[in-house]
Amino acid sequence: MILNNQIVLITGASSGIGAACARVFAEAGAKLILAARRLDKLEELVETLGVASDQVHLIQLDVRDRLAVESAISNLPPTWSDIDILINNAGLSRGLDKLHEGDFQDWEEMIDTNVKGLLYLTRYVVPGMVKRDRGHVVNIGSIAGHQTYPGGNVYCSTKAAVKAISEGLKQDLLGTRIRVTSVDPGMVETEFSDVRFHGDTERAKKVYQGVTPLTPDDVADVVFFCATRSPHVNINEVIMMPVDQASATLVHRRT
Ligand code: NDP
Ligand code: 8X3
Repeated sequence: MILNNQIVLITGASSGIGAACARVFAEAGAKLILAARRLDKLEELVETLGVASDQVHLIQLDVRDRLAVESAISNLPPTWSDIDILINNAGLSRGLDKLHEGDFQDWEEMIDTNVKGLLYLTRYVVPGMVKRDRGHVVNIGSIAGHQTYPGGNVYCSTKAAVKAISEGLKQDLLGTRIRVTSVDPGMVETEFSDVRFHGDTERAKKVYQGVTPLTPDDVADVVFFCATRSPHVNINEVIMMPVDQASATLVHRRT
């Protein structure tokens, strides 16, 4: 119970890496604020966590909606308002089109979610951390923020923005006890590719064909590691990928 009663807010907890983070932080005794648009998925997840109902607070939230984010944070019940750890995980890719053929709606969805949504959460949660002089912001970036791949143009640029935001936040919080970490995975098998290809599951499955990808639990493990170091230790950035992957485009397929 290493995180006994610490309050952890996880965005995008209805699936994949966010749901895995919820499981690992719940096991460590944390109190969880879980946010996503699909409330039914959050409710299903809570059933599997095996924690008392007063240990979890659910918020149906679209992180792209700034006023909704402001209202969700400012209306937290007093016992939930002192957030210790913010995990900015909500995010998505849409399409793999060449830039000059790209879909405007896809671009806006990625930029509004991955960049602006992450900024809104950070802007509304971090002032409380500064006041209390304690806290930790963990951003889920990507190897896509370190290297651009064909068709990745806008998604990669959003993750490059996450990298810059993590670095900037760390600099701006210098002099406080607040930690900032970016966890940047390669290929993780989640709903990510289904969402990228707008529900084309056959195309999504091919992404992971012949590869042993990372699991959401692998990433959650690393997030948990970063969150449980001695208070004077800041893990700035972790890049992780499957053994069968060397870069966004270099993947060893065994079949
Ligand atoms: P999933 O599609 O499984 O999960 C994405 C989560 O984000 C869902 O819970 C979804 O919830 C939430 N989300 C999406 N849009 C919004 C929104 N507007 N408001 C609130 N929540 C939203 O994918 P992953 O678990 O793989 O993705 C999690 C993060 O990891 C993302 O930031 C992604 O970019 C990053 N990542 C993923 C990698 C991979 O290979 N899978 C590799 C590197 C990074 P809901 O739809 O219910 O709102
Ligand atoms: C997700 C990993 O390589 O598909 O961020 O961009 S990748």
